[in-house]
Amino acid sequence: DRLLSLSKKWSKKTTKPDFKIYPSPESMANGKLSKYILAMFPYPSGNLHIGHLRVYTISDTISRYYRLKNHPVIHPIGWDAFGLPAENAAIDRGISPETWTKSNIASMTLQMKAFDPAFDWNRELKTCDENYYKWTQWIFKKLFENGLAYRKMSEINWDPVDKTVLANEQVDAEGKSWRSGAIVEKKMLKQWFFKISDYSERLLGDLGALKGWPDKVKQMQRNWIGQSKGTIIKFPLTKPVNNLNELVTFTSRSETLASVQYLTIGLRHPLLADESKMINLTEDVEALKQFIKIETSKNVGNKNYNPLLSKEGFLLNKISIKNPLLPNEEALPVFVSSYVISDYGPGAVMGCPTHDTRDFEFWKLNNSKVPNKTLKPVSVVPDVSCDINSIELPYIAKQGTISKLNKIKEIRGQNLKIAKKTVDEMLQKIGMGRDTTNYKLRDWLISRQRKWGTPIPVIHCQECGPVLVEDENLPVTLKQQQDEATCKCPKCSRTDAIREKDTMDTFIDSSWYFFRHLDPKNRTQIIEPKKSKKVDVYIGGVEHAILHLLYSRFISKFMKDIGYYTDDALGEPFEKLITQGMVHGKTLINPDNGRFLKPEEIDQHGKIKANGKIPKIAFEKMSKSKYNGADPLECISKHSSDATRAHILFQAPVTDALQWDEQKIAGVKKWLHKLLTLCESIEVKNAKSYEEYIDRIVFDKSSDLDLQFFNKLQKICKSIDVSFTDGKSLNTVISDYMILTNLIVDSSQQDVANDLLINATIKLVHMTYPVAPNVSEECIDILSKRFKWAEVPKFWPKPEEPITSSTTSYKILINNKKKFDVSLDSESHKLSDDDIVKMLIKNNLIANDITYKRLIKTSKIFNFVQ
Ligand code: ANZ
Ligand code: ZN
Repeated sequence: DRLLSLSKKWSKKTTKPDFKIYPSPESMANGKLSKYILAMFPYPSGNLHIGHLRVYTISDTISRYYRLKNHPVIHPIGWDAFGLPAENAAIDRGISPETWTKSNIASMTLQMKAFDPAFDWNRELKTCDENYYKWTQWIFKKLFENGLAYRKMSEINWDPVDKTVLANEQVDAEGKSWRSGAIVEKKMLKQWFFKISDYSERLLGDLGALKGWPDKVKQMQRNWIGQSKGTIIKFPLTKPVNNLNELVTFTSRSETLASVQYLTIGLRHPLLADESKMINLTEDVEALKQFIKIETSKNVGNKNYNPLLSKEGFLLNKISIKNPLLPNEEALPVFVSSYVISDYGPGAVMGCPTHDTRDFEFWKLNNSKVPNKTLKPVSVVPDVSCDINSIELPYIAKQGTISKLNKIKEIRGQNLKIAKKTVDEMLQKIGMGRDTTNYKLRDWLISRQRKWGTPIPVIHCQECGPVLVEDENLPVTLKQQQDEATCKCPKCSRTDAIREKDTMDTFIDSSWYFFRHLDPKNRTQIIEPKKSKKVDVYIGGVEHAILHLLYSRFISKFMKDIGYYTDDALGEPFEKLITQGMVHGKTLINPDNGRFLKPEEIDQHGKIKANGKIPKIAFEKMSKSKYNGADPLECISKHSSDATRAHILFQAPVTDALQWDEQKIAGVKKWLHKLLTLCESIEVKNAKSYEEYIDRIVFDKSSDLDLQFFNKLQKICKSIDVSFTDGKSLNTVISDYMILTNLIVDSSQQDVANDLLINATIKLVHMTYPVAPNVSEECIDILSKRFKWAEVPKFWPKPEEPITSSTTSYKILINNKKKFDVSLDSESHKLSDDDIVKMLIKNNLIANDITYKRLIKTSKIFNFVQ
């Protein structure tokens, strides 16, 4: 096939275009002109799959488009090279994770090159290289020095299969590990955290400024950060306990304060820290300890158990509290229950059975445990009493008016919103409450009990505690971490200090790599601050909407705070985000029994060999068990890289799922051949210079045919340009190419001016370059030879305004004196001076030997100054 030989012929040149592909760091530093186009870097599994092909074709196409527009473009590639699969493969095969990873990188590099991407290989990085992870360790140090990395005992998610700790984000909604699929267990361990919660407000607030991000992704981040505005309310203890005078709670419904019947604290509330404290809470410490133990263990290995739905309560019968606004009312009981999240707000909740379903059910089950309970019904909103036996369901609506019977007189008759304000003010006045904002976003648990990851650069000393490794001793290498059990304390020089054994979550490696691409070889700094630059277009899967994209925003803001990122006032890393859809494989199903069919079970007529029936076809996520996987390399070697690239873009809008059907590639191949034929057959009438066809094209605007052709051409150019800038409808780019090719071919059968056809053809072959660079190069070559052009510089055609045939009356003046009026095309004043003169001479309106110094043009007047 000709397309295959073309790829061979040109790929050397097209993967290293001879124009501004490698901007010098100086020329692009913070330069507004330069464009940084980045696709999320791959994990080196060893196999380039079709999803990779899709995402890197998108980034390559967009980056070539900007190159044609003369922007210095940065389009790097790297490898997210640490992580579990390497360790598992290494165990399976008895080789080191490093050997496995590096050989995968080598083979994937070759596979990658098959689709002819113009990556800036100079900027390549691997997160497992010492010269990379040295800086990952440096970031850890900086975070620690800024109080943003700390260690604490914590209940962690434990993956029993991979034997590692998982971050909350790595546990799915069913409580399973994102990687092994195992049911996640809970354990208490001392772990390292990054204090991402300090950035909650900025991470949430700045989402509004991300105009180039999909709303869906922003909403997912909003929900994950989970802002909750409410009130901290202090409830005085009837007598001090463990040096505390009050219990602190968080509520988003302070207007329900009069309905409080009890308080509940979480299992890990400071009051329960140890036995000496528990003694002051309950007569039966053993029972309390037993309760906590049972409730904690329910959590372990049971995916169907949700502690937040628990209704089990343990009454702390030695303590009681008072309602801060109703000090003369009866004292209220305090419970312990696992439905209260210990590390959300102060980890204690006021119980309002009349207004909250959970509280209602809890109170129904537990109120009988309270001895001598003489609580009288209290009304809050529309006369709901809290006598548990007299109400059917709580009043949970957030609108309404406070009952005239509410015990807090000041809010009677007020609407709920106003009542909330009133209560908050009353509490504030007596120092028992204040407004606050809580976030669901937890701190980022970053330590992993794994070997193939960035070592945490810490030494534990018996005297000094955790001490950072000095800069000059970075990186702490993997080998050092594994071989040295004890080492010298950097602070006090004791020699029996212990090296930290944990490595970092690989999401840290990927939370800053886009900075390192800009200065990958820097030996003395993570990046030279003036080389830092915002990514203009970032492309990747929507599955990273929370994890990777939130972590990257956090680290990027931190980099801004410490002065290493200077290109965005908010420290946001990604200007525009494109989330590409999945690629689904063609699945063949036997209609008789629903069995998945292998390709070899189908004959050449598309029927099932065994029974002659037509298989059912579905498009589903590719998997080995469905025999619906597609090998991108096979497609490229059969059909050429250009055709494969065009096909993958043509089949669906970038953000939609793509139904991969190799047979349909015939359509784009036909078009590519047609384009080549067009270049070979276009009529060469008295060949002019290349510039004359492009920069100085003149044509007869009185010919309707020419005018129509010109206008159609501009419309298509504009449409292609917009699709590229937008980056999402690259599929319509391909159909626009096809439409334009057909338009030129068809118009050459009609009487359209040859110059116009050539103008359009030159533009078309250049616009094709981002998608099909090899065919484009061949077309330019064919045209150059036929027209005897020495060299055709690459360019991106600027769409011109369509010419409307409506006319305007222009005054023609010579030396400010009016000579006559003439009716001309309304756009005439936009022509060059030469063209205006030519046109006026041609129509016998001025002498053909007119001399003048200057032509003054307005939208109504041509004034020749002699
Ligand atoms: C009294 C009340 C009455 C509540 C009512 C709700 C409805 P968000 O929006 O998620 O922040 N809460 C507070 N801290 C909690 C914790 N550590 N663990 C579990 N639940 C907690 O929800 C805030 C509400 O969740 C708070 O408002 C509190 O219950 C509960 F009719 O206080 B509310
Ligand atoms: Zn020490």
